[in-house]
Amino acid sequence: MKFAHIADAHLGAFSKNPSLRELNLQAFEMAMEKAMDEDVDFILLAGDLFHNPIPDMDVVKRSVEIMKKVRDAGIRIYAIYGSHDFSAGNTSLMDVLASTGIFTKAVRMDARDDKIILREVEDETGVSIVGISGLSSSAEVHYFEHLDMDYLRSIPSPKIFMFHTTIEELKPDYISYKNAVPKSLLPKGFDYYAGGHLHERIESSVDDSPLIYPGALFGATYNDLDILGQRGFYIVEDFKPRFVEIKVCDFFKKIINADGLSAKDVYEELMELAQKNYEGKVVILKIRGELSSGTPGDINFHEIREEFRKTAIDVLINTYSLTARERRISAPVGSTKEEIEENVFRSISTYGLRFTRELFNILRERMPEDMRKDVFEERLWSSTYPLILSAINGEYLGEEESKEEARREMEAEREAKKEEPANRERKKPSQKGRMPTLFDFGGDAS
Ligand SMILES: [Mn+2]
Repeated sequence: MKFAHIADAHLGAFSKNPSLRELNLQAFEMAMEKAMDEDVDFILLAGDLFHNPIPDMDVVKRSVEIMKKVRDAGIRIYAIYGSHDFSAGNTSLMDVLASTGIFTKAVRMDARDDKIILREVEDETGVSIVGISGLSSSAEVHYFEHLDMDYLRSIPSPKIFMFHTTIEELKPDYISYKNAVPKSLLPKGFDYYAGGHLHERIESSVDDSPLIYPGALFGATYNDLDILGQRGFYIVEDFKPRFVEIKVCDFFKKIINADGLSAKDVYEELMELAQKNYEGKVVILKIRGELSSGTPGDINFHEIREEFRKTAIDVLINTYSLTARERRISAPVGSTKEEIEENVFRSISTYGLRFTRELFNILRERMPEDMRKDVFEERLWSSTYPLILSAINGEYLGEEESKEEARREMEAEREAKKEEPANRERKKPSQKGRMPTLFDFGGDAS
């Protein structure tokens, strides 16, 4: 009996970087191919197969094609949901795929009295698979406290326990997962514990049985790409796990200390660094320190990225720890509300004007009266988080062209407004599409 254990493929991640998104898909493709070469009986997907509950259609197409090939080779696939591809209340793509039979959902949950019964799915090899999905915000942690252990004990061996949850004792130091389950809450007596959720590879055990987190196949965030080492999955033969590396590219990582350098110095150093050959590599730069003159906004990262991309697959520039000695705060000037706002934005936009404006647009939204606070917070968080991630990776910096464009757009809008009263006679201008202003926050205008 032989199976593959894959977790956290996060297909569809890096939607803003097509090349990284493609590498991630390739990693999954490669892992599934290797599993087929190894002639496994079945494959376990321990959650977060997709980065979103409803991924883009091209991602769906690619992943279905890969899984179809595996199924056609007679290899069964068993999956649980992860925190990313699960959707409370809504149907996720995972449900759709399970209903087509392309994989089998290995979660059969039942409630009896105050206990949760996890029923097994039996594979043709005679191995029983018991799964518990990861839920958003790790809500499944509470389920572990109520598992019917008698039932789990009664399932005959051989048996596998598949989960998508952090185990308290195994979490890396630098990660502060609030919701973790102590090892003691895992059911005893299983022959293999197939984990998902932690993106680092971890080998541990429960009594004498292996407990494995294969880690992410590629990575789902910029931070993953920065910190993860060897990536891959496990081939498990007669419950003996063996790591199989999946490598779709090389990485070039460098930390640049900007202490005492001017914005111009940093720009020049980066442009020089960009002249090397980075073929087949993803470049990850971290720029930290305090600029002696100029601000991060003065460094044309757009141009720098373009220069690196002449040879590199892609480049990620993290300027999160880059500060400036200089503080350019000038009294906001302007003759209209919009003009003053524009000037204030320019003076505070360390991470790019467009970022400040987009963030502001999200944060000005008030909570609808019929909405629950936690739902609203979740919505705010999920819309600001990707934006902030992109911003600290410098994606909005050096957008001189788009700054110019934005200015022209605003001017055009202002022109249009001037003409509006003439066209629409006495009708009040619509409040809907207007530019938000600082004063919408209840700021003192006068
Ligand atoms: Mn994950």
